[in-house]
Amino acid sequence: MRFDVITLFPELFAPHFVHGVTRRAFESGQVEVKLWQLRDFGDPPHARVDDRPYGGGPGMVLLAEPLLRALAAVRADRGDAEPVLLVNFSPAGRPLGQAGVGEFAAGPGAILLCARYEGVDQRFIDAEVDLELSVGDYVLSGGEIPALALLDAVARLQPGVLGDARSHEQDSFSAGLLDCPHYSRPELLGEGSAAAAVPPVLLSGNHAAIERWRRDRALALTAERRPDLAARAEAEGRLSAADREALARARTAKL
Ligand code: 4F9
Repeated sequence: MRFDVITLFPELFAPHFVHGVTRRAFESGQVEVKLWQLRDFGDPPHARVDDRPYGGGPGMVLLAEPLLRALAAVRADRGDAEPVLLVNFSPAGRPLGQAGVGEFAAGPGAILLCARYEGVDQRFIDAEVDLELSVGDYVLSGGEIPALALLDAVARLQPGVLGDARSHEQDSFSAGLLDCPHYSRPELLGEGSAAAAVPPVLLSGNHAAIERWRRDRALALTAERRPDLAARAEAEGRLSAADREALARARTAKL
């Protein structure tokens, strides 16, 4: 798949593609990313890409014409028979969740517009943007970090990137619940009475008991921090009888 990113700050992206587990997805070309400097499409003589809003007020608005030129260049370069989605990142967008990430990971890619919050000329959005996405209820200085979040989340879903295919099944949200806690060496962390032990069940070798413990921890954590997700898992019939009992216990323990 191929993502084309339109941004005023392409240098923010480069480091992400050469580090960490997702590097493999970018280096192998499983996820191709092409960066486009919006200023290259600015209005002469100074390559202007923004101007003051009609009606007054603070901030600047990204001009529609440079955006239209950049988009035309990207679409021509891609040469898709079937045009891919143009995504704009905005706190006013639809929330991006793991299900949405999964759709991008299975698709042909997209064009990602990294704008600034004060605005993009609405006529460009109305005419060209297919989807506005939010990565959380907070305001950033631009869409670059949301675009990186989407690219990272898509890259780690590519086959071979995480090494162990089971990692995905364990992820928070993949099953619609938060992930359980994890432990590794040493068995006792610290000294004497202050030493912190690994939960004994994890050392028991009893795989059924370990699975039950993990599921119970995931359910309790989800009930505590994301009651919305717990309620949805329940309503959609994704919980076993043992799960529903664990959830009931977690909810009463909290009262
Ligand atoms: C975009 C914040 C998506 C959260 C874009 C300023 C943004 C954002 N999710 N903030 N520009």
